[in-house]
Amino acid sequence: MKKKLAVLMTGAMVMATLAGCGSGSDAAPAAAPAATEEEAPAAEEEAPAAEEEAPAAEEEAAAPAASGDTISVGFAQVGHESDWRAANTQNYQDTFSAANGYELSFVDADNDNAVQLEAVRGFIQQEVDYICIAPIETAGWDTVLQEAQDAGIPVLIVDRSVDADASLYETQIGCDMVAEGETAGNWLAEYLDGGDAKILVIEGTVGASATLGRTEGFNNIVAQHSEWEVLDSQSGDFTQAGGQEVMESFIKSYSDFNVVVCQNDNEAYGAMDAMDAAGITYGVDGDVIIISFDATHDGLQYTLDGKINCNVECNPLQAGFAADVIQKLQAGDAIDAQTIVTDEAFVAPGITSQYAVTMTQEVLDGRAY
Ligand code: GZL
Ligand code: ZN
Repeated sequence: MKKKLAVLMTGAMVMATLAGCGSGSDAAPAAAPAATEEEAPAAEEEAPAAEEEAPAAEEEAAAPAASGDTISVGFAQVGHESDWRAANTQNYQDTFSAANGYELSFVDADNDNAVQLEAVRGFIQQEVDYICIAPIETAGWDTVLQEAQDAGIPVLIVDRSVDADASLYETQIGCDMVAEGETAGNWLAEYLDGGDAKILVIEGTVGASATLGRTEGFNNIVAQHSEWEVLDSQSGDFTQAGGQEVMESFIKSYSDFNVVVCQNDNEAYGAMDAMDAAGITYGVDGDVIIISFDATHDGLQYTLDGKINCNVECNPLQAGFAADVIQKLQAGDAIDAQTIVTDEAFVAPGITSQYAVTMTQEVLDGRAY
């Protein structure tokens, strides 16, 4: 077992940094390789003279990489429920590679909270240097985060957020889900221009911060429009099958809807399949407006084709920000308490909007995922 040196915990700075991701092409900074010998002060150079009492372990700034070791990172990933998730996973595997000086232990929790908690406890047993968690749900994290802290293992909360004491983890990295929901609502108001809306919402995974935030943000705008009505809102679990299932049940119950909000692209694909089967038209030339989230490649292809009216981006290429935090912690530098990965929105050709970019083939070709 590798000798474990406590990494100096620097006070996280309060401010959040806005990390531009724009059209998904200027993604997170490429992960810097783990600090090599000459870059990080080797622990032994700072060791006090033999006769002096060595500083207590927790005060010692150390950089495992200083000894030339690789940095071990345990990543408890949500699952493989969506194209967005696949892009996010690939980005972590590319960033935390052996070539970059990392040893990545990856667990796909398959959208199962118990599996995810067990994965984190496994990383603690393994005595990894860092743990990254993309929490399936916001709730239920205090105990295991305390266990990681007691074990001296810094935790990064990535992609989504947790409802836990912020002193139990180093930083939170992800998109602003409430802002994404508000962008969708603001675009709809601009597009309807005072027209009525009977809205059905296919929500993401129950209890996920992406679901809670997008729902809250969209409803903030709904509240401003008395001519709108949300007929129903059910979870499609961020999957295509879930989107289709919920849309099929909606079609059985409602006949007068003219807007369907899908909280990710895969749910939108399922909803489109269900509406096709029921002979319901959608998109710029159809009876139903579709709003989606993620702006993955296929989602933007459907937007370019006019099948999805508006697609709000959430950039999955976030691993570079996590690697940046780990490098700073290795060096004993201050880190930001939160990194907000900024994003934008896209609309179908023929639509111009103050809230979104109008899709073209070159916009699609320029995307990084
Ligand atoms: C958003 C992410 C969500 C995506 C879905 O940051 O957590 O989870 O919107 C994914 O595609 O399942
Ligand atoms: Zn209005």
